[in-house]
Amino acid sequence: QKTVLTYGTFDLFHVGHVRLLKRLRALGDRLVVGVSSDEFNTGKGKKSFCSFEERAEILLATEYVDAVFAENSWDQKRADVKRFNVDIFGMGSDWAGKFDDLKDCCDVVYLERTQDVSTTDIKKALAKI
Ligand code: C2G
Repeated sequence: QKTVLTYGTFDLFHVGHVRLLKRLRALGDRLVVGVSSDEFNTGKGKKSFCSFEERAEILLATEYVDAVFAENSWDQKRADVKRFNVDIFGMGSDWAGKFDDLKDCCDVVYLERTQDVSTTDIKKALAKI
């Protein structure tokens, strides 16, 4: 069974997230997602509109995500790769190269980001209404 792993905040869930998760899931038999905790987001300089619990529930409601867990720090990835027996680690292309250090324990892929959609843009557009 081939396991794929990714991480993210996934706030205000949008088609950029859907298209990434769909492509990642297609690379294996199950997709496990590390969802950034609210505390970790603060460290990322992000304040998500939806709580960790809501963002996790939305991800699990998709047909692409098989399991979710909390992402609490930048340096838990290697342990998570071992914990979930991960074959492929994947992120959107804005992260290209950033996680190549994991190549000794799993395949690392960066998939093209979906253009013209982001949580930040959604927030800005709504603020203008
Ligand atoms: N993404 C995408 N296309 C978009 C927007 C996002 O492919 N239009 C991808 C990002 O590249 C990322 C994933 O969707 O792989 C989740 O994006 P965010 O929620 O913004 O996650 P991020 O803040 O990048 O957190 O340790 C890694 C971090 O937790 C990643």
